[in-house]
Amino acid sequence: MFESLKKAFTQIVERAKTTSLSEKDIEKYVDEFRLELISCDVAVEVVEKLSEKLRVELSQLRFKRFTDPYDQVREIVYKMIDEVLPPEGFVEKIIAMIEEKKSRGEPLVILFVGPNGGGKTTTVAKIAKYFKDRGYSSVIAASDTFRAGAIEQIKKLGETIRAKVISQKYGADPAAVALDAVMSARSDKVPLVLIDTAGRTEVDINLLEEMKKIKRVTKPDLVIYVGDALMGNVAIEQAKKFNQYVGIDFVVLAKLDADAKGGAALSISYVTGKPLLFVGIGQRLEDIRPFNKKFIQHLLFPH
Ligand SMILES: Nc1nc2c(ncn2[C@@H]2O[C@H](COP(=O)(O)OP(=O)(O)O)[C@@H](O)[C@H]2O)c(=O)[nH]1
Ligand SMILES: [Mg+2]
Repeated sequence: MFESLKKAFTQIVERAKTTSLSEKDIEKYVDEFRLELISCDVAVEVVEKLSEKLRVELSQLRFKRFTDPYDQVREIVYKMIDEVLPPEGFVEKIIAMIEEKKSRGEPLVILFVGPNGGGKTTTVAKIAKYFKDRGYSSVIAASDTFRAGAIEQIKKLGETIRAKVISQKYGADPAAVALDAVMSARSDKVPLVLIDTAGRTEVDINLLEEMKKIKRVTKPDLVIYVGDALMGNVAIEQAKKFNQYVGIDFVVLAKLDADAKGGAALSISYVTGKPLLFVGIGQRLEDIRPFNKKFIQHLLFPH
């Protein structure tokens, strides 16, 4: 995971620690660093922030190079990454929200949005399992009534984790399916409703409007964007679009296990302003973990 970005970060430490840095050296290293970040699909804003910070820090460093430069540069790079990654601990907040709604006899309703193939359906099942293992079962709404096979896919996953899946026919109104699921959860006293939705290959205005409608009708407590880490900057741009049109509260990034770059994981929260809730790290239902800053930091830059 993240081999390319890890290389960029460790390389800059190696370079900056060995030479006595002139202004020209710094320019050269920062430029190379910038290009490497871009090639790892780090979002432009993050590239600029990190490069600028590196330039300033390295210039200042020249005056205190007598004290172990290697450790100093490591510290600089570690802090740079730390400032870009979001805080953690939101899963606990969601559990508190579930409890709060439960005490009022209501389920917590979460709407999942994202492009086709990004990992939504798998993530919905993984999250249902994650919460079930912690004592909260879910009703899943099969609101992808668009893609052939989508209803069967989520039903099968529902059977595996023993979660109730509410579905209608293909072509049915996704918002109506979601409302059915909310009603079912309410009457069965199930504390969580997870709404799986359709994507498109292109995140176009029709898809965004459809999501907006589902949101308006079902009034979810939370909207989660599920993106594919392998899509890099495209995933970030899509998250921005979904946030502008539909409004999102959290990001889940799937397929971290297959991502050799790391740019999306590093920059998606910084760019969208939305915390990472979970990350997907494989195809099995247990391959999900709450976003943990140290875990990601360690993958990007072992400290
Ligand atoms: N390696 C890996 N594959 C994943 C992960 N999450 C989902 N996938 C795969 O991505 C593909 C698309 O997932 P799916 O949930 O159907 O995406 P959707 O179209 O957004 O609902 C499937 O083959 C999943 O097994 C993950 O975290 N890691
Ligand atoms: Mg799906």
